[in-house]
Amino acid sequence: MKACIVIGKANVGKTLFAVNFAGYLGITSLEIEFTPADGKTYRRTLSQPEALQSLISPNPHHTLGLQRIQIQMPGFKGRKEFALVDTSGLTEDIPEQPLIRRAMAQTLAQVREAAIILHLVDASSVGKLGAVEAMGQVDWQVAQFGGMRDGYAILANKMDLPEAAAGLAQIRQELPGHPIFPISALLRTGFSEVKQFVWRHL
Ligand SMILES: Nc1nc2c(ncn2[C@@H]2O[C@H](COP(=O)(O)OP(=O)(O)O)[C@@H](O)[C@H]2O)c(=O)[nH]1
Ligand SMILES: [Mg+2]
Repeated sequence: MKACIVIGKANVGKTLFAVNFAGYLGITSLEIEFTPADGKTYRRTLSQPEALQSLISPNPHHTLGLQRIQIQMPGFKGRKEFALVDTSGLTEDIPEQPLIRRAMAQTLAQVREAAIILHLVDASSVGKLGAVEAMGQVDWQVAQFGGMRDGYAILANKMDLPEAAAGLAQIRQELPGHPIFPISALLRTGFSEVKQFVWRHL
């Protein structure tokens, strides 16, 4: 099955996006296949509220492993099936904790296999801190890699926050030549454009 991978730094909203985007696509009961960086895959089925409660956290590195959510996406012409893969955050440096290191390696291995890469950036922190402070090397590298292939898009997240509009302008300036979609994972705005992009690349 084709995969759509969600990547980006810690705390940019990857998990909230994955859960709410699944909800937007009509998935009320999420079948999640969880592969911890240090263990065996297991499955669980969570409702939307359960998923939001147990998977999202204001603390970085809450997601230590891959979470694959099975999606059946309705469109004008039938349905398409894919796995929406939520990943652990990319870090600037080589992480000190072995488990976080393994989770990073696991994320990068998935990137190669995915048909679609959705690269999340926190537009509000770019607006607050500036692109260099808020994004760091890893975002430029991912964009460079992504730009060489099809099915890569940047999602400028947290557009509901006041600083995000200025952040979006900076992201557009810093990462030109890529599709960039402003979204709010929290309020589910901008999702229709993301859906169209995903549909086209499946
Ligand atoms: N205001 C706002 N907060 C968000 C948005 N997306 C994520 N967050 C918050 O950012 C924090 C990190 O979210 P999470 O999805 O766990 O980030 P991850 O580490 O990238 O998976 C949580 O406190 C979320 O509630 C958004 O669009 N708007
Ligand atoms: Mg997460």
